[in-house]
Amino acid sequence: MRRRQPRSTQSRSSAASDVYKRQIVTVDIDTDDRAYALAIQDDGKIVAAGYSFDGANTDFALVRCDENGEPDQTFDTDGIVITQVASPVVLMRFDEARALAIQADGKIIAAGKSYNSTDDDFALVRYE
Ligand SMILES: [Ca+2]
Ligand SMILES: [Ca+2]
Repeated sequence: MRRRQPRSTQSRSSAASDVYKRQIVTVDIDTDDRAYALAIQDDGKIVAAGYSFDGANTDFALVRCDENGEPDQTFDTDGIVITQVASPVVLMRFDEARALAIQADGKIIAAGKSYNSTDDDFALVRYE
């Protein structure tokens, strides 16, 4: 069981003084959460990839929202998937997803880096 649980998800409209309409979504996964990549699935769902820091380590973090920006409950029950890429023997894990692609069959692939105790390595994760 992971410690990380989303604490809040907010969705709100733009300030009334602005002309351009927009929708803002924030997802609080853990201490430090950052999105670096975005992709839109064929069904219109929005996938963002980055990392989540739990105070000690960073792991790949994926968030999937529906077209309205609401967390997709069909995606790992809460719209959030955290993946530890580094081996458990690595004491300080620094895994970060920086790019995202959707395969023709709909599977999601995230690419980034993983720290191996000495230096960083390419890291790719495919979500089945
Ligand atoms: Ca946070
Ligand atoms: Ca989850």
